[in-house]
Amino acid sequence: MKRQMPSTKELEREIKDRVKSMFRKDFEDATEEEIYRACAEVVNDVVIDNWLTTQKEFVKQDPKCVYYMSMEFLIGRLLGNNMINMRGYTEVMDALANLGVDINLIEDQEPDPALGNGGLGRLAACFLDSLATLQYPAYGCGIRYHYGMFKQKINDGFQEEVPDDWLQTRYPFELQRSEYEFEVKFGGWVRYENQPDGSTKYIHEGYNSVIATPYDMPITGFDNGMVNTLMIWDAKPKEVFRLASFERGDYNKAVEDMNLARNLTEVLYPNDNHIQGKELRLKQQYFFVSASLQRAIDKYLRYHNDIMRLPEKVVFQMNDTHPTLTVAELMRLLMDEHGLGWDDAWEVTTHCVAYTNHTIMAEALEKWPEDIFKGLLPRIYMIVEEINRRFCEEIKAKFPGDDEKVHRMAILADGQVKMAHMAICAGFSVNGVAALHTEILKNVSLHDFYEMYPEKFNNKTNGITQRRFLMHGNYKLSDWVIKKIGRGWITDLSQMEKLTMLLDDKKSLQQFMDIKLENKKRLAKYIFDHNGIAVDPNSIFDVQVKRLHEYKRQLLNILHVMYLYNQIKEHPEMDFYPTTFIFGAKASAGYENAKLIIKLINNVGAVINNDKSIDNKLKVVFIEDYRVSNAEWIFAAADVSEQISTASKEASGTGNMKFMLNGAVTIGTMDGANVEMYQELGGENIFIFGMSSDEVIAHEKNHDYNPVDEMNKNPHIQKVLSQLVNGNYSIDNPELFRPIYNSLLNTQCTERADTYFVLKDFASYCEAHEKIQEAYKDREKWARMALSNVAHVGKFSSDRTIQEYVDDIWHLDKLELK
Ligand code: C3B
Repeated sequence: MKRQMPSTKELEREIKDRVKSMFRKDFEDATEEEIYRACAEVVNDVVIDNWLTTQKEFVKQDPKCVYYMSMEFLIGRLLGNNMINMRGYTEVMDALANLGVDINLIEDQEPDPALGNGGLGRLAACFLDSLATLQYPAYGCGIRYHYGMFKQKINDGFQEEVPDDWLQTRYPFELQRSEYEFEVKFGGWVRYENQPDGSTKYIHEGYNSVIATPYDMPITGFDNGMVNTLMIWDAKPKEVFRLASFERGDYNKAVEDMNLARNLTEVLYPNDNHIQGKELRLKQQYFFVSASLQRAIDKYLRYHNDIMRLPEKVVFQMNDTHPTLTVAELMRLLMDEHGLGWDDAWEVTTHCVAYTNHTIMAEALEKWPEDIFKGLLPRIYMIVEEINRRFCEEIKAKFPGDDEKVHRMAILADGQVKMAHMAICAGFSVNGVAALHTEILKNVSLHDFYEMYPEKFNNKTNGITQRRFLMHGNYKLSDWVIKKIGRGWITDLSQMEKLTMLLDDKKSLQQFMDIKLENKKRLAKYIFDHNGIAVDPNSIFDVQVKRLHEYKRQLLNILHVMYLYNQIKEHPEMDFYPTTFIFGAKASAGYENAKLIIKLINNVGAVINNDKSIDNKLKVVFIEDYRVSNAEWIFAAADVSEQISTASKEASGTGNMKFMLNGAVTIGTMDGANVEMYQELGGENIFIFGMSSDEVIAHEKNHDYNPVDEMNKNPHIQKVLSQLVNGNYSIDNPELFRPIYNSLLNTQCTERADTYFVLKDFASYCEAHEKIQEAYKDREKWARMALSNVAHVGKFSSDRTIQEYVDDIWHLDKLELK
């Protein structure tokens, strides 16, 4: 039976009782942190009951389930999310209000679990939310990093990284499950023994090992009593090793095992769309893959005896290539631990694993040096060699005489292990994350593989959960939508379409814009409290928040701001609607160009925000430590959403969808899911600019782009670029931004100057912004455009995405819950 949240009155009593029993304090004396902990336990009580019920039904109904294998789960705070999904948010809010406490302050006490970098990790979290809401049995499998994504501090305009110690105090939404521990082995060597039956036994010796301990987190569905599990793995040494009393065994090995365990899950690599080929990262990958597979097989064999039928009950979805070791580890477990021969093991493996590609960026393609790989995973390496041998035979058979092709497609080549090649070779499905991205995979980046296995390729356009990004982040708009069209959209976002009936209703449009203004005031206060900058909620809030990467082109945005500033200074009489440009972005710790762009944004802001002569027409704000929790408020407050990646580079984007859901109008390139947004919206409700992906790909192929030409023909660009290096934005050190200048113009610096076509798209970007200015001045027209965005967002729910994964790839059974 589904357990409901208590009533407001009961909650008041329960929260007070919890504060007393947990902290021996009366409510009046409790800190906000203590109240948060008490609330978490009150909510947990309900969650746990439903979790138990769900897991019992799992056993009874024995459905097929998906294991979503991911190095990252950017789940964000869970208290608010769980309250929303258990249908108890308002009740807790009221209970706390009756006790004289603001729920926002209480939610703010929770650390924001940041076990991910950006889009890929947040997508995994949205998928888990949708799986539970749609009642599909699922496990998330990942790593319990002790330190998540670093916290960003801005000091004198520069980014500084501060460790994110989210486990400093006990996290209330995780549960250690020591009964599901497994050993994971690294290094050593493999000895073979020929068996009397003619087979060979492989014995792994001389290894170091750790014990993987899972921590389970409940993943609640919306209003259905379903609770799935996110298992994140931590490592501990096999024997707890006490130096003082250590007497027997191999002292050195014990020390090594101890250090291995200590380092393994210490920290998330803070890279987005870029791979750092560090051995520790490969260790992390094998660690969580091996532990998750062992747990999955263990669970399967508890209720089934024919391992050949594993694919009927289990599917492993590999979130990018990071968990590709799933392929070889599953082969190893099936052969070495469960006695299958190669062909049977391959049959099972290739029906259990599927692969999602999230990027075409070359620097994000995972390739491991063979010697590192072999040294760390000797048995796995043997298996990869055999997979590769058979795969190359298959390519030769299909394309006789094309040795070039064999070389291009091989898993082992040039001294490297190519993870994507293994994922495609073994996976029964290969999907991209937006229509355009999938076409580029098929026709360009993975063309060889597409020719070989066209049937494997399919598209699953990304989506986002409306529960977190509207109901929780923007409750005012959410309540308004409920008043207008009911509650159906909460689990069926296509119902937003009903809002189109309000597009000509002046009163509704006004209410809609009033809510936007309220949300802008909320963000303006946040900005004032955190940045000390006063921004006018009546100005246009033009927002670009996402990871900092050159292909995402925050540089184009800030160069345009510099241009606008020049225009306003030169033509003070110019008709210009005051605009606040808001940025938020973390740069990878070692990504120098990206970090310098952050500094540039801050310096441009410092000059513009302090120039009284422009009459507050322009403001530039860089929001420190952009993360899931402040993102929710930022989306709610945006008028304009900047989605301006170089066409072909952004696989999908998901921030674009969150802005759309919150009634912001997009300025964007025809890239990633922007293309599909354009199709849903029609050209009049989105501002498209810049080159198409075909044009970009053609320039890249023909090497015929010269940014100097772009500069020479546009005096505005010339002026802005000269201001990068004349001290305008860095009086003390005019050379500070020289590397940015060089990256745009100097072929000596990078392989090709202006790799991401910033100058090429500059003029058309400026034009698009002029159109936004015009459109915004007509308040009613703008309201209609913004509301149209909400009305046409239906496609971009992760519920739709998950249903497509289920129908086309996973074929899961829904769990029945009474
Ligand atoms: C991202 C892509 O850059 C986004 O376009 C995409 O929307 C998301 O994945 C989700 O599919 N991505 C990422 O965050 N990290 C990577 N290593 C690769 C892709």
